[in-house]
Amino acid sequence: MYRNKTISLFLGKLYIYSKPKFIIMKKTVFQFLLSFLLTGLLFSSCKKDVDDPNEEELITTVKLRFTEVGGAGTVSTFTFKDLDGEGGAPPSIFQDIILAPSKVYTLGISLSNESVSPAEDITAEIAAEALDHQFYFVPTGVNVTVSNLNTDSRGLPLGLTSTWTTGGASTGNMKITLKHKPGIKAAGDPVTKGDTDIDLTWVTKVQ
Ligand SMILES: [Ca+2]
Repeated sequence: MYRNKTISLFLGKLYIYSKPKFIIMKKTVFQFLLSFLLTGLLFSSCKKDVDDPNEEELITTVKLRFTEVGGAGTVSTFTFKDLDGEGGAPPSIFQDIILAPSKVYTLGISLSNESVSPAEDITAEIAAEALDHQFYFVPTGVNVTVSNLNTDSRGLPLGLTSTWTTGGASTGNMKITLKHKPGIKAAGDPVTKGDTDIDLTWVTKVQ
């Protein structure tokens, strides 16, 4: 009995001694898990920043700036604006493209996200990721030919700038599509390849 008492006393002492150890261990595990969690958060937020350029951006605003080649340098600008993106509220601005007959124009496209303040310039991002992007221009019923798309560093079409040649008076549409093709852009890609960043059908008049 005496012996057992000693053992139980001893075990009691051991328990008392080991209890703070256990608490310390629990605290260490907690700190470890906390640091692990924080590191995870830190990494995931870094990862998000790194991945951002390849995420589909919200493009709320598209501006088409036409300068007549050999003209007086007059710029005609036509704007599309839809602040909440696809769906929801209809575009607040969607101007018809109006060009003169038998002219040659240089088109420069600028894109931005005006749903944030300050507005985000998407044009610069597209230019920086030219290897992953491509514009397509498809006219229907209007006498306009689009050519001379500017190219990326591999010589493949990008289309932030292009040449528009008008014929006789006519009214129709110009479908302008921006495709995002990270790592898969190749020569002769159809418009169906990749993700669609914007797809806008502009009423277009030559008059
Ligand atoms: Ca909308």
